Amino acid sequence: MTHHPEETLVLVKPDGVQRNLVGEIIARIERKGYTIVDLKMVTATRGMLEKHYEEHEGKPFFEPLVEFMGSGPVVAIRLGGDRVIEGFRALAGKTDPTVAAPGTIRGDLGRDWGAGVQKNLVHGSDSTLSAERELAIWFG
Ligand code: RTP
Ligand code: MG
Repeated sequence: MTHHPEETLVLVKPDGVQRNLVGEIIARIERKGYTIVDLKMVTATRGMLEKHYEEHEGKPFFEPLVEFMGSGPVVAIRLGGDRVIEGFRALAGKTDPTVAAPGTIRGDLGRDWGAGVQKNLVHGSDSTLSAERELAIWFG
């Protein structure tokens, strides 16, 4: 297996799957040149999501977020490449899709659907520590 200097966890969230944007999102990742090391479709359990979002526990958006993320299948991707953590977050754009820059996944494909910034199509780990922790949750 090829060695990747860095890996991140990408999720295509339930809104991305429901809107048939999986191919579009993966195409952007591939065109950027990152390597899909592993990929699967999975409907997350509550336990997985509570762990995944543990840093947000207690915040007002935590419960609705966990509910939304478990509302349908997501596509989980182990993505590899030099500086891929930072690079994928740049591809994704700002958390709020209304103001995410055009050219980004969230900026081009996302908008506000009335539930604030919850439905923003993708997740990407935000640090090497988060990536390691999150990859263990989703890929064991
Ligand atoms: P992500 O973790 O999904 O890559 O997004 P992020 O780092 O840009 O955002 P983060 O602050 O980690 O928040 C995680 C996810 O929670 C939802 N969220 N809702 N005020 C709100 O209603 C609110 N804030 C955050 C979003 O789905 C966000 O991606
Ligand atoms: Mg985050």
